[in-house]
This record gives sequence, structure tokens and C-alpha cells, in this order.
Amino acid sequence: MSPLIQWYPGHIAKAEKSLKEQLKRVDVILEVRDARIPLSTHHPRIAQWAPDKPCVLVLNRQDMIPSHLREAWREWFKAQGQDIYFTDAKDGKGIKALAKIAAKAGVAVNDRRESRGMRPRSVRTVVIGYPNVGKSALINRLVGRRVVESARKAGVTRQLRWVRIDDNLDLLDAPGILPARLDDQTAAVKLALCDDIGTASYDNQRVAANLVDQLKALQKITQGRVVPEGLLRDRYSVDESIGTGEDYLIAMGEVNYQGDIERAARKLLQDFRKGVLGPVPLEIPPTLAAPAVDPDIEQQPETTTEPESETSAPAETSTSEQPN
Ligand SMILES: Nc1nc2c(ncn2[C@@H]2O[C@H](COP(=O)(O)OP(=O)(O)OP(=O)(O)O)[C@@H](O)[C@H]2O)c(=O)[nH]1
Ligand SMILES: [Mg+2]
Repeated sequence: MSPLIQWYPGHIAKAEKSLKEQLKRVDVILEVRDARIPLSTHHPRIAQWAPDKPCVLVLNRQDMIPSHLREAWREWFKAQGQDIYFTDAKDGKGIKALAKIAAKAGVAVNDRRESRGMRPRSVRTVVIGYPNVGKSALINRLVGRRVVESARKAGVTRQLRWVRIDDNLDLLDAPGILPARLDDQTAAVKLALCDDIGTASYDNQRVAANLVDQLKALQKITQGRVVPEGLLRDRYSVDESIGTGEDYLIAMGEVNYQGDIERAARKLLQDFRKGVLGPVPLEIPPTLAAPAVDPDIEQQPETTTEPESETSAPAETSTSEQPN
């Protein structure tokens, strides 16, 4: 049985507590998710903590997914009743539009103040989300200079910090937060792959092998439109069809690193995280994943499927599977 991936360091527990306190003083929430895994970086509690506050949903790292996927996500979220805003906090794309939206969402605050005879004040906005999704980079972009620390690993921001953008907008940079227990281990592996949780909480080889399996599955589901055919073969001289992700990693180690599987795993993870493999997502809108049904082909009764033997051993649990 695979060990479970869990990560909930002390600074996050503390941050969550003070964040909940600060939320009372905040007018608008900017929830930032990773565009590669917008479902797995959804924090289930944010809406409960501040049910009455307007929340702007940002999918950052837009440069790390194929551009045609943006429209598909927009439509999917729209169908869930939610507008989304794409940004690239590294290159500053989508930032101006976001600042406007945040300010607009806070207008109601000043309308309310004015109606009570109070002077208007700047809109207080918190930037909230999982670790390493680019919250601090987004703030630096909104301010136009580096005011808060931002770096390529989870847990960079350790404390809450207010930053004044201008007379109209104050931003609160918060440490990345995530649920105390990662019940969904499929999501946990994706968090590991995207560098959103501490490196000590998982095994490189297991998650790297899982990455290969996920990329192959996405290749198949989207017929190469989202993850191109031969993506790994062209880079590491090992064909994806060699077998499982684990088989792939072993072969990759043999071909490129004198049998050093750990080195192969690290290389694969690094290439994926740095975008060397190109814009590769790990999640696509569920509507895209639905198998296409050809209306011209009549459905046949399922007579060819072997009944499952009750005594057959269950498949070995991989790190991507849900724990019991
Ligand atoms: N390619 C790309 N990289 C980004 C983007 N946004 C942020 N980054 C990079 O991602 C890394 C993490 O960014 P941070 O701003 O530190 O992330 P954070 O959410 O504040 O992380 P914590 O403080 O640890 O919770 C940095 O190296 C950024 O330069 C983006 O849109 N595209
Ligand atoms: Mg940060």
C-alpha cells in the first residue's frame, strides 16, 4: 500500500487562523488557482469562511497551459455560475484587467459607506490560495515592483502582510493554505507535481511515474490536442508505449542516466515544473474528458465483458488513488 501524501506544516495552520480573523476586515477575495490544476487547487473552505464577500476567481500560470484550453475552462466555469480571470504573473498578462475587476467588486463597499455618511476608503482585497500558485508574484505585478517575496517553492510567504497599491486598493498577501488533510490523493499527487506541497511529503519516483501515466491518459482522452503525441519520446528518447509510468522511468534512467532512476525522476519533475515540456496541464474541463458518442453507432449490449472474479486480487494501489 502506498504511503499517503500529507502536508500541513505549522506555519500554514497558524496562517489559516489569522487569515480567518483578517477575512472579517476584507472587502474582496481574490482566489488564485493554478491553471494547470484548477480543480485540485480549489480550497473547499474559502466560501464557508466568508460567505458574504465577493470572490474573484483567478487562474494564474496561464502560460503553462495551451491557450485553447482557456476558452474551454471559461465555458466550464461559466456553466458552474462562475466567471474566471486568467493571468500570467510572471510576464504580467491579465493583471490590469484583474486590478479593475477587484476595484469594481469593492465599489459596493464605498457605496454602502457613502449611504451611511462615511468617507470612502480603499478596497481591501486578500489574495488567497494554495501554496506556490503565484499569489505573491501576482501582488508584485499589481504593485508594479517587487514588494513581497516570491520564489519557486511551496511555503515562501510565511506571514500575512498588507500592501498598499494606491488610494483605491490595499492587498493582503497571505501564505498559501490548504486543507489539513488531503483526502483526495489523486489531487495530492497533482499538488506534488506542481510543487505546491513540501518535497519531503512524497517520493519523487512515485510521483514522476504517475506524471507519465497522467500525461499518457490525457494524450489519449484529448487525442493529442492537449498533450501532444511523442512529447516524452522526443525529449528523453524513450517511447511512451513502453509500459507503465514506472517502466518509463526505469527505461529513461537506463537510456539517459546510467540506470539512475532517481535522477530520471528529478529531471522529469523539473522539466514539467519549469515548463520545459511546453504548456502541459494536468487537468482539463470535465466536459472535454467525456468520451465522444457517435450517434450513428448503435449501442450494443455488453456481452463481451468478462464478469469480474470475486476472488481476483485488487489492483495495487498507486499514489494517485483515493485512500480507503
Ligand atoms: N510560468 C509562470 N510562473 C509563475 C507565474 N506566477 C508565478 N510564477 C512563479 O511561480 C513561483 C511561485 O510564485 P509565488 O508568488 O512565490 O507563489 P505563492 O503563491 O506566493 O507561494 P507561497 O507564498 O509559497 O504560498 C515563482 O517562481 C514565480 O515567479 C505564472 O503565471 N507563470
Ligand atoms: Mg507567497
